[in-house]
Amino acid sequence: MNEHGLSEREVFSYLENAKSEDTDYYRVLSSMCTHPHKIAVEAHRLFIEANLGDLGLFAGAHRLEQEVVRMLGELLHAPSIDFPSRDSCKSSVCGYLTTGGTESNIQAVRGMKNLVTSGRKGLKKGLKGTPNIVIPESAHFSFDKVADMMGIEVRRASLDSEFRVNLASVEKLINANSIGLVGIAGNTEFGQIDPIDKLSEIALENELFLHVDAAFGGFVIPFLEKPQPFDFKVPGVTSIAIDPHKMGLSTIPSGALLFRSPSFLDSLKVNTPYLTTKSQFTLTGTRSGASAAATCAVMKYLGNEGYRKNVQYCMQLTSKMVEGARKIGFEPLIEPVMNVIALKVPNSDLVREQLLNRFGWNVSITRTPRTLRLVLMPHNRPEDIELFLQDLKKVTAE
Ligand code: 0PR
Repeated sequence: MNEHGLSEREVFSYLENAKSEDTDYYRVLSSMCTHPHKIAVEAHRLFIEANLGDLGLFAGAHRLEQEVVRMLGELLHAPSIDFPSRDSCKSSVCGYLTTGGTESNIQAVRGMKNLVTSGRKGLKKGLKGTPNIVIPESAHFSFDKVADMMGIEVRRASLDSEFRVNLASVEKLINANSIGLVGIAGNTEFGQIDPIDKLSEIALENELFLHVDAAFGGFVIPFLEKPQPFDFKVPGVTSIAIDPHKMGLSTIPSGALLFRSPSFLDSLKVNTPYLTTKSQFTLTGTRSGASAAATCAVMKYLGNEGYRKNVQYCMQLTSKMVEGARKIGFEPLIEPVMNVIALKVPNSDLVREQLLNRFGWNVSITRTPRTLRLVLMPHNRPEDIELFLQDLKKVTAE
């Protein structure tokens, strides 16, 4: 840091210079985030100083957080529970706003572990060894962080030919030390949805928790023409991660973690003796009230109708991309379930590099098998798809 500060003009010229190195979303087909809605940006600014780490000081921002949790509970068919005495559970569902899918997944598993080891839930008392969770091979890498941080063994079930979790493989991996299962509703690489209803049956039979990672799919699946069961309507689902900062069009960082029962939140509590509230169940301490306001604002502004239009738009782009790709000889690995396409293109790594270096297209690659991964987001336009396909044709023809 300099001894003397710079002028405002100097600072902003420095920042603008840095900003010019960022990729704007034009020609980005690899991201699950997008431009936040302008309503979200305005709301974010209005609550820029609000700290949800100290709820007593920021009662208004806290009310907005609870309203988001209530609206998300409604969206995800949370059962109605009435706990008037509980701060965190005033409405029909329990939960809080996280920084995103990673934090939600970590906290969901921490809740499982705490409930099991304290024996409070009456489930799986007396584990003999390291607790484990069974997750699909397609699960996001945030679960590797879970394993690392909490000393939990993560067991990976194989996928079926449609890239959904293989149920026989899940059943085989469950043992006496298993505490929970994870299903993905919109996996990162293929956009595929695991059979959550079947996982629920396995979870209930084996007295296991079931966390659904709908970080991406949570704001997509409810608005599809034929939504698949993935939320609290499925009886064994105990928690859900859903990210407003992905298809929810809110600002970063906006994630959410919802629980079917308040015992989960209780299990995450630590005492906060000198704050305005006596305990905290969140992972982070200081946390943004601005993103709670942003999420609340955009959800109220768009309503179900606005999100349905958003998903319809992205699905139209997806169909257009698949149709165009087929015309130039490339098939998708699976028929897209949501706005993610895994396209079978020979030498995909090289193609990806060429698309970026020659034409400025950002795409990504799935791990196994290696395919070109395209995420069609609200920032993409129909005319970009045509341009992309022309460039893909050029790159693959050589
Ligand atoms: N669960 C699922 C199913 C996800 O797809 C992701 C992130 C997470 C959890 C973790 O969410 P946070 O990153 O919010 O903690 N999926 C994207 C991915 O890893 C995140 C992303 C978004 C990456 C935009 C790049 C990007 O430009 O691909």
